[in-house]
Amino acid sequence: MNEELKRICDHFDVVGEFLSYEEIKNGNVNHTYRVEYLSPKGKQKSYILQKVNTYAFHHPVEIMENIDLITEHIHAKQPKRTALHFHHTPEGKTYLFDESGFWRLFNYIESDTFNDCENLTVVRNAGEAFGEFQHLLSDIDVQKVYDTTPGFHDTRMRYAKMIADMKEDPLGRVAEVREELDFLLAEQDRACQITDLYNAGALPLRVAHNDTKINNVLFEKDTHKALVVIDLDTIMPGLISHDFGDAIRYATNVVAEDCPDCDKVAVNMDVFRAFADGFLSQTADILTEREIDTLAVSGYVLACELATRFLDDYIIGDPYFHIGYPTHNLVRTRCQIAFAKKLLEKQNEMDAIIRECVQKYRGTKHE
Ligand code: GN1
Ligand code: MG
Repeated sequence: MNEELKRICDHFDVVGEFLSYEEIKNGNVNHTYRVEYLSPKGKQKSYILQKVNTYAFHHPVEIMENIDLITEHIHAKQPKRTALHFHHTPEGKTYLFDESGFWRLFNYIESDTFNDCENLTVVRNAGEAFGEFQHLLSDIDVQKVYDTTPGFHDTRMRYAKMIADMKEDPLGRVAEVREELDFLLAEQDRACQITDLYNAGALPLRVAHNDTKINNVLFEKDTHKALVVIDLDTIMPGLISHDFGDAIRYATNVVAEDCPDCDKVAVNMDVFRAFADGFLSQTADILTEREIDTLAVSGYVLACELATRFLDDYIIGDPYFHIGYPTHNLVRTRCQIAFAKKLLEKQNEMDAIIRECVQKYRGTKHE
C-alpha cells in the first residue's frame, strides 16, 4: 500500500520525499489518507490523499469542476479564509484518473473535528458554517453547477430503488427486514413531502452541500471557531432543507447513527436549538416562507431517506456504504427508523424554535 500511495502522490506537484501514510476512517464512501512528506528544507508536511469511490460517484471529473467553481467563488468573497487547495498533475488536472482509480491530493488543515455534539458552541458554529456556506453560494447560477449524482436527495427515487430491490430480493434478506420495510413503506408519503413540494415547484433549487454531518466542518483548535466546510463531493443543485435536515438528523441524535441499541436513541433539543440558531443567523434573509415551513420536518425526512438507503444497501449485499460487520447497514437502518419516530414527536417544538430564530435574525446579515 505504501508503494502504491507513494506512486499516486508522485503524480501531483508536491515537493519533498514521501515518508508515510495513515488511513483516516471517517467517511462511509471514499478512502482518505493523511500522507507525510519531508520537504527539501527538512520540514515534515502533511497532505490529504483521497480515493474517490466511483461506485458512488459516477462523474468524478464534474465533481472536481463543481468543487473548483464553488471554492473559487467563496475565495473571491473571503480571500483570507482557510480553504482546500487541490494540487495539480503535470497535465494541469486536480485529479489522477487511471486504472487504480480516481485520486486527488489537497492540503492538510490543522484542526479539530467532532463526531459527537456534546459542545453546544461547536454545534452552533457548525450551524453557522453550513448556513454561511448556503449564503455564500446563494448568488451562483445553479445552472452552472453539475448535477453529478442525480436524485441524491430525491426521496421518491430512493424509495423506488429500495422497492425494486425488495421485489428482486437477490440475497433472500427481505424476510429478515420485513418490519423495517413495513414501517418505511407506511411512512412513504410523509417522508417524501419535501421532494413532492419541490416537484410541485414550491421550493427553489439552490447550490447545496448535501452531506452536512457535523464532522464535515473543520474547527480551529482551542477556539473551536469553524475554519472551513469540507467533503464537497455532493455539492450540487439541491434544497436548503436537505442541508438543514441532514445536519439535524446527524447532530441531534444522542447516539451515533449506527447505535445498535435503539432504546438509547433520543433527540437532544439543546443541540437542535444551537444548530438552528447558527444556521438561521446566516440564512434567515434568503429563506422563502415555504422553505421555512419545511425545516422542522426535514430531519425526519432525511432520517427516513437514509434508512431507505441503508436498507436497500443491505438488501443488495452492501455495495455502497463501507460496513464494519455483516449487519452494519441493518443496524444503521434500525437506528435511523427509531430516530425518525423520535423526531416526529418533536416537530412542533422544532418549528417554534425555527420561527423564533428566523425572527431574531431577519434583517441582521449584511455583506
Ligand atoms: C455518506 O461518506 P460520508 O460519511 O461523508 C453518504 C451520506 C450519508 C452518510 C451517512 C456520497 O457520507 O449521504 O448521509 O454516509 N455520502 C454519500 O453516514 O453517499
Ligand atoms: Mg460525504
